[in-house]
Amino acid sequence: MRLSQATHGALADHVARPDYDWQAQRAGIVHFGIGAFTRAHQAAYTDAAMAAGDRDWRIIGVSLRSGDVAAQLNPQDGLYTLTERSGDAARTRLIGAVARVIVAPEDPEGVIAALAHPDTRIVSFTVTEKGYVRSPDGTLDLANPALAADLTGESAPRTIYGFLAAGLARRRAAGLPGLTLLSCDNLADNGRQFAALMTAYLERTDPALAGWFAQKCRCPSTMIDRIVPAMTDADRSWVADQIGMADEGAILTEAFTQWVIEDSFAGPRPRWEAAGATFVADVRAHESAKLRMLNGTHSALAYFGLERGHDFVHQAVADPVIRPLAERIMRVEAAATLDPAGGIDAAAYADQLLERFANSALDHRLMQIAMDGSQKIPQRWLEPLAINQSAGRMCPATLEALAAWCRHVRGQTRPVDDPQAALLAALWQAHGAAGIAGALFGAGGMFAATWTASPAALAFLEQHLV
Ligand code: CS2
Repeated sequence: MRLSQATHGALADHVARPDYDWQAQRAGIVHFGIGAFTRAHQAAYTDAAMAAGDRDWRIIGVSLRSGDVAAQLNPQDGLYTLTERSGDAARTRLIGAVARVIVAPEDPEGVIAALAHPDTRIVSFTVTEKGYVRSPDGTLDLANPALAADLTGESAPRTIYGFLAAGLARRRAAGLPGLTLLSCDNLADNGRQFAALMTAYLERTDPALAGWFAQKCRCPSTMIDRIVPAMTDADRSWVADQIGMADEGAILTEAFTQWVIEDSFAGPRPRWEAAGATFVADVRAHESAKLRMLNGTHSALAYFGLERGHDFVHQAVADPVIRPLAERIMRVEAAATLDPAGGIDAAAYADQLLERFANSALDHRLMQIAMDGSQKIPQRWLEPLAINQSAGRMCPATLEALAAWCRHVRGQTRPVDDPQAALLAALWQAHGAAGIAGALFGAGGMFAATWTASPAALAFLEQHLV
């Protein structure tokens, strides 16, 4: 038996069910990138908000590329179970917040129609760092084939910008209200970055719509946090045993969850605070602490851990060679860059992160974190390196991690899953171990817009690469 509207009554008794009539709710949110993270995070908050009495906030998921999530959730009428696992404890609940999933390449018009529907008030994104199609200097990557195709407007959209431009144009023509566009990806200042990129796109394609967008839409920044490993077949059969039926959309996650959102919405929003979200005037302090201490250390654990033969985060963080480097990145090098006025207790935050990383009830793959490093290291490592460098502080642990990333993208030991993999391989080819650090981080290097290494930092990197 497989989970669906018809069968959910037969779920094992311990599975908690949301206390509202989900099928009677209209959809108020369109979400791009309905992967495991959103199903463990935003959909869970939205489900809790509706259980607390909010109405009509179901989520229409959009997959920009693959049909996998649609194949998991649509036959289940959008239903899936979410299980929190820490130590021996497991808690499972049914989530009713997802209405359906549209596969954009199969039904681009369906996506545009959902964006332009009067019930839609929020469009959110977890499209990963690369989904924003940025060059290393942070502007739109006009050489990206999907973006270039969208800019010509000759075929169905392929990027978030192409879809939004079409959806917003339709809303404007119909006299509908603007939207709140909520970036939930791990970028610094994600709302502002998205707004700048969207504006740049519209200025090229439809300047009048750029004006409407600026006036009617809002792009709050958010800090999102929950560790959600990619699901495996073994995980799905474990869940099936627990809940008494098959659930192709099941997700496993940790008990911890956090969401800090800038309180700047174009219209109504769900009462996500019902599930503990916090609304603040400025998320930057939370965002920098999370990106630099959590994600920065995660990336370091990934590249160090893979080199030392580990598969999972809980193994890497327990390795006595890696642990001191990870702690130094968090407690010293990243912590030093946080604005003291932001009110983050870095020592307590680091303790909590180390405990979360040690959770061996979740097998969080290092390869999952190692992916797309070119898109991740600027906000995780290079911004803090730049801040520390201008204050005269050397960062040996972050630099060692950066050297490990450089070795990783050479691609000699395992495949490199990164949109810049070809360029990075070509730079290695051209510059070799002695010159690669300069080509990446020296003056005029690939990442120079974010951080240009001092002579001492370059020497350190070269020493660790040759
Ligand atoms: C991880 C994040 O894959 C990665 O790069 O660092 O997905 C991390 O697990 C989340 O941001 C935690 O909130």
